[in-house]
Amino acid sequence: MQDRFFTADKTALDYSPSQQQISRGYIGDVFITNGAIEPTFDAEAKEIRFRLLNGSNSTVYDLGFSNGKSFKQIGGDNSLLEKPVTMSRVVLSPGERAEIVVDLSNDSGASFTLHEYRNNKTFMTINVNKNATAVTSLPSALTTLDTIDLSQVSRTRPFTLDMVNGVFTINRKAMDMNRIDEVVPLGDTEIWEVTNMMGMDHNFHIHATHFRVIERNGSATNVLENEKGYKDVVYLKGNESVKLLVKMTDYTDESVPYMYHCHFLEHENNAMMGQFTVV
Ligand SMILES: [Cu+2]
Repeated sequence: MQDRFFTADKTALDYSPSQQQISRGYIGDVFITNGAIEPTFDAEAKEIRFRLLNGSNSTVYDLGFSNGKSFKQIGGDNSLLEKPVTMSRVVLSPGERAEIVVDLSNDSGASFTLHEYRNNKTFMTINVNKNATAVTSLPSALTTLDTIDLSQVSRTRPFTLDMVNGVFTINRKAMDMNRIDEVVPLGDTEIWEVTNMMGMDHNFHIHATHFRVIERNGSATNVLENEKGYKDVVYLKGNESVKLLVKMTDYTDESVPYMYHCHFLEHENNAMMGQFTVV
């Protein structure tokens, strides 16, 4: 799912963000699903699994169905959740993924949309107009995730998302391809503590691994039920903080780094990124 601007004759994408859009969010006026503008999906009257990916530059999507229908989220960025989470909205920041199961078995003849509520836009129309060819039911237990063992943590690394002299920074440093910011030992369990110092939305994405969100705004109880699987992007509203349990498990190289960055394209392209090696 993406949002885009097009040229006036609609023959090409128009990418020309203003300084305001770079900073405050670049929200296209055309919303797109699988490359199509407001497509229609003819659905069978059964449980359907949707794999949602926010592929936008910098738009946070608040997604739900126009008829208020609830669904079950079963997975996030990198893994299943241990059990399905019933919800009627799912918020995805750029780069985040969610797998949801929607039960359409009693919806024959219904028509509704997959809607984005922040910008009041339609992503897709769903017409339940086909008979089910197979009947499934979602299990109540989906997987078993590793137990979070904080006694194994060897260090905590702070990461602040901030603006310095009009430039987006992490730990008050602008991205520099000639600088390695962090050196991470292979196999160590670490906490990466990410703090959004600004009033605006950001998120945080780590290459080379996935992580668990273990605290949000100072408490484990604030971690959302649908962000308890393995993730590689975590959303931070203005002035929020998260603690991530991070472990690098492969691909060491003394000189070639990986990146961590805000996944809002206009922010990462304006220096909100850093580099680390795994050794
Ligand atoms: Cu950002």
